[in-house]
Amino acid sequence: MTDPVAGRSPGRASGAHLPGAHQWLGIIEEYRDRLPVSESTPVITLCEGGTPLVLSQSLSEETGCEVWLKYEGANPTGSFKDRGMTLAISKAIEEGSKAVVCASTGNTSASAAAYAAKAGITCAVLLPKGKVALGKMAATLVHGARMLEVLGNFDESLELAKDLSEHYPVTLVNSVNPYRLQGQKTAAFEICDALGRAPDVHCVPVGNAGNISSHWMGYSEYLADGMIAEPPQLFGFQASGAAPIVNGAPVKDPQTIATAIRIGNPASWDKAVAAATQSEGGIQSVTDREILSAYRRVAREGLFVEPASAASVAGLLQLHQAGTLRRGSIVVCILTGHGLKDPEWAISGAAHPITVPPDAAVVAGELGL
Ligand code: AN7
Repeated sequence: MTDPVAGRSPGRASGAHLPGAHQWLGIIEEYRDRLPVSESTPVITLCEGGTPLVLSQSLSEETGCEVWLKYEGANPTGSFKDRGMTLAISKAIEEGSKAVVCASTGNTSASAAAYAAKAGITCAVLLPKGKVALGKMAATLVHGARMLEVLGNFDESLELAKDLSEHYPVTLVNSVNPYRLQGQKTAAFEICDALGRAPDVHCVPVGNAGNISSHWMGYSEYLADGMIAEPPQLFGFQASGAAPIVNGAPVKDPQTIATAIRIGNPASWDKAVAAATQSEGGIQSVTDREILSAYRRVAREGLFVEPASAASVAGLLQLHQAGTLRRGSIVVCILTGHGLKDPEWAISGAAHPITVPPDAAVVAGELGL
């Protein structure tokens, strides 16, 4: 359950290192002094975090800003959820928990299943039946989680998970678990550490609204400690068919092709509004069409994301078109999850491959070489 080799940091294979070598140790070790852990907290890590911050030439040119993409799909289970899950599972183990439960649109369940497997405890996941991408179900199952499909949507599944954790010996690891947001705030730290300052504008997709809340927590802490001079404006983007915060009321039957953010009653609603308000940003909505267009656009720059992740870039373009962005601003868009778990939209939008014989002349002809 805990690291089998006493005194050894997770991820460090031996005491010997080549000069200058460094293995990223995961967010708990990298930001230990900013997280609610002690020497006796067992660190359950898959070396999450330390994700790429990639400059986008094309988005920078179009917007007249310096646009950076934070590729959270590079986390061990392919989404930002791992940042929160390493801490939630480590604390659950510290508190003696033998089982965890979550409701999920797919990424939380994949992450919970992986970290529970690493810790050697039971994981149960409640998924809205028929609404979770195949790759997310595959990832959840391969780690040995108990998967139950709920005849209901995500919001109903979350109520069920809360109910279970209140009445049975099982720890809830959805983002209402405060350790989830504590872990996820490290994305803001990494961005500031990489840029040497905070960005001016920070764009992030919004579903259950945990991530935007945690990012604001991270920036606020760096600001309070004098690590940054100014916080960014935070802009959160919901899908227009699942935009309860924008509408000002829960959505009973949310609809969007971005299944990860198909959420009608976000758990961290108030925190998200506070983040947007205090940072002088906002919560807005983007259409499925805008999401898919942004999805294809970042893919053409080499970053394969899932549709929900592209809401941040769709939102950035919307801010640009509305004239909200100051020229020369430094902008970060969070790309929340990897595209491989939900490849349907990549394949349906692409040309069919051509079948060829193993003949170089024929292949060259097809390729126009
Ligand atoms: C790729 O996995 O809610 O606003 O159960 O998977 O913090 O909820 C996923 C959410 C954005 C929204 N992008 O983040 C779940 C789940 C991706 C996501 C979000 C999710 P929050």
